Amino acid sequence: AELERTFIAIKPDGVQRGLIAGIISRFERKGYKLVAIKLIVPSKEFAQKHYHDLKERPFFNGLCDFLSSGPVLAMVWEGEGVIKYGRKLIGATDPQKSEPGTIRGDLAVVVGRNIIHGSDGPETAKDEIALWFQPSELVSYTSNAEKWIYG
Ligand code: YYY
Ligand code: MG
Repeated sequence: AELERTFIAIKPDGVQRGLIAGIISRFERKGYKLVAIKLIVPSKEFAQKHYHDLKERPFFNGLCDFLSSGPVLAMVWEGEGVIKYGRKLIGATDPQKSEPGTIRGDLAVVVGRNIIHGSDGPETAKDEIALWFQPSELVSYTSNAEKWIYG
């Protein structure tokens, strides 16, 4: 399988609501491989770095306060098409518009508390993985299931 990786984070609302296992399960059951995971409380400065593309938006300050308000579960998932398909699993940014069956569609109600983040393309995936993880925290390994997932 090709080595595509994406950054996925369960935001403080998802952690506090007890949704960690259910969310991880969706990526795991799909056939993607977990290569890094840690629980951290990001500082506001760190949140501002993570969301730097949105710094001109009116919700930027509140968004960064929120992301830094409690534990965040930071992860890297690997697999074919995982960046784009991970976004499909997550659903539209506004949970009012996310399809049922998606993570946000099933588990969230408003855009300011949409429980999960996923990289939106190859460049942001690379940047976000580098921001949140040291290279040594990324675990490369062969999963026994790979031959059954990829043929
Ligand atoms: O990538 P994604 O999380 O789906 O949306 P972005 O447009 O990158 O915005 C990041 C984050 O900002 C979003 O998950 C919630 C918040 N947000 C908001 O509070 N209000 C908006 N109108 C748009 C986004
Ligand atoms: Mg985004």
